[in-house]
Amino acid sequence: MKDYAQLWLDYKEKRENKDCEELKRFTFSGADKEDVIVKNASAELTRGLAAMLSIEPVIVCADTAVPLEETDGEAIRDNEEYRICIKDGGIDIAAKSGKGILYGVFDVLRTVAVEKSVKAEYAEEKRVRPSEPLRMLNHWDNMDGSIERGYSGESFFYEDNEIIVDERTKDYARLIASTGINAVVINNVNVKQAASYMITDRYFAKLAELGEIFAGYGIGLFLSLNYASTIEIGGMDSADPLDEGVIAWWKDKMAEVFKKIPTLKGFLVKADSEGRPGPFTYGRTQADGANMLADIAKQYGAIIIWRCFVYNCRQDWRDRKTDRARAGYDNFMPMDGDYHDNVILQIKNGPMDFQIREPISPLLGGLKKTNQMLEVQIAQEYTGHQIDVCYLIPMFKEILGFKTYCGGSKDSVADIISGETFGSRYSGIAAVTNTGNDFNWTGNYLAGANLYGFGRLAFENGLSAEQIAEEFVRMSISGDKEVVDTIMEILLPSREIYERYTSPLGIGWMVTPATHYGCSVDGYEYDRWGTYHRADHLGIGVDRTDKGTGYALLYNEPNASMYNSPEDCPDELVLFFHHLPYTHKLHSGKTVIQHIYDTHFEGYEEAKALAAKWDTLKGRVDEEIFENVKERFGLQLVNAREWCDQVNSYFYRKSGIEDEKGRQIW
Ligand code: GCW
Repeated sequence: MKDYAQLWLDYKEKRENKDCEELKRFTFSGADKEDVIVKNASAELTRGLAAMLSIEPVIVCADTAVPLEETDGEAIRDNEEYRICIKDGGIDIAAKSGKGILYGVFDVLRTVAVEKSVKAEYAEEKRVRPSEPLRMLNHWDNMDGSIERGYSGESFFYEDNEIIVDERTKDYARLIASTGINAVVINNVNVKQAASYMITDRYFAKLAELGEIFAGYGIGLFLSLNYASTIEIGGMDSADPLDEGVIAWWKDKMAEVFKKIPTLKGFLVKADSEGRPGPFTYGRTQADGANMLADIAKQYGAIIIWRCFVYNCRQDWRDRKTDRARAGYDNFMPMDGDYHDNVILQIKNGPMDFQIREPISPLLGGLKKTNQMLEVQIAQEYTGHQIDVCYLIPMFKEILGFKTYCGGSKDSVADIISGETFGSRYSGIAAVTNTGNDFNWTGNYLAGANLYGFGRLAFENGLSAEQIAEEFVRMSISGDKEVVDTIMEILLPSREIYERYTSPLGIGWMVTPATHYGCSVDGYEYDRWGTYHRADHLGIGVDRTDKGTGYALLYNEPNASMYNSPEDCPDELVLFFHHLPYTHKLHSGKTVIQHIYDTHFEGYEEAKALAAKWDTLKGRVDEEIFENVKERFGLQLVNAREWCDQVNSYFYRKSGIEDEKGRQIW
């Protein structure tokens, strides 16, 4: 027995497909049987079918072809596309590379695990092409074993500044590859202390080993880079991207790194952000910094992913002109077209920082000549720390579906990050991951739905939040219809419930500073991070219209006009864009203050109802899973009660307006 869960790969015995003759014979068309990925795919298929159905399949490789060289996103997607059909009494999985075969194998295993009929599923050829070329997880793991914003134990990559490579590493690769993830950044974007030395001899051997394991599952290894490596490990006094000495140092360094870690695919960089060094120190632009590294990395076929989370984190609260929401746009938009073609800008979904509700970053749909990658967060930093249940896939569906009006018919965020809107060389989606070394990987067992769901959605944007939740539950918890329905009833509304008992109408924050769990209405109000609600006795909200910071106008029309007008702005974002009196009437017909009272009381009651639903599963799901989630619900209810009471009391005392329904407000 392993001391960690197998989640959706636990391959419990299944009834459906027991007599399916086709599952006894597989052809992998296009596969090279010497390819490690193909070997891993065969091993996985054999293991899964043996455990679920006691079937030992015969696997034949046919029509061996050479995979395409992955010099752009299209080639990556061509290699990863797969087709499955029933042929000559067996199952044929066809692809241009081992990766496609591997994804096809996981498709078959999923069909068996959720107990769909294999015959029906593949009666007609099923063809799946990944929606995004790069589907990536970003670990914020530190080398001392801690995880920044980690809520599920310590890192399984590091302990005491050493890299761990063991059986769990391989199981991790299997787990995420099975969802469709093809890239991983294994260290925190805040690269400090030992992590700065990842690109030195101290860690090469272990990184090479790790990279091999990932490569065997089609996962590219990436490292976060310390922008000031020339200073911190090179002993130089500059990190100026235009300095000859700095450039020469990086040339030597990259030659060494790519030689020692042959599977390495590139780097992620957080520069000039929250105290991290960057090109601004030398009066250079973000493009100067990114291009310098990219030009050197190019000869190794590598990519530089450069984060757009650049803002002034030392804002004076009296300064009403500076707007953190504008910062990403203001810093990156002027150089659209200047970033070289192996640079990808990684853009957080919202302009602030992973709040429960934010508008879409205006860089998405603003930038037209730049490779782009969307960054979301499944680590529940602001969404309940994997204590509170918060299934995030419905939010991600909204983000992907957002129409940017950047021109043409393919103008949604999903279109942009698939590379199709602008014919970008590279593009994709990344999630700050929620994993750690807890037995269940994600703290709250139900948070596994976000890990599973992120990968599945990145591979197939067309899947619904319902389909994904159902797959997760059937594969990882139980196939019993009532259990499945009950857990889906918990997962699906959980994001909106969390939103209701926390911060209202898109205003965000109001969280306890530093930890970001629990309510503190004024916690960030007089702080330096640029995250205000601007509440006084008359009203609340930030004026980001043409009369305020002008942020609303950064969108393409008609979004700009919609957000700029308090009448047209959607309720759920109205306080993000407008400062409004408490008596302002929303589209819902309620006043702002009544909305605050109602949603908080309702959100708490709804959270209680979710916990009660979970209680009905006692004895019907694995005891360890039951107790884990039950314990978390206990804490969630305390949290929801506190949010409800604090927010309602705060705004009652600020506004002096009574609750229409006369409920208890302290
Ligand atoms: O707001 C912040 C988080 C930091 C994180 C940062 C980022 C890794 O609170 O913990 O640093 O976002 O995204 O870089």
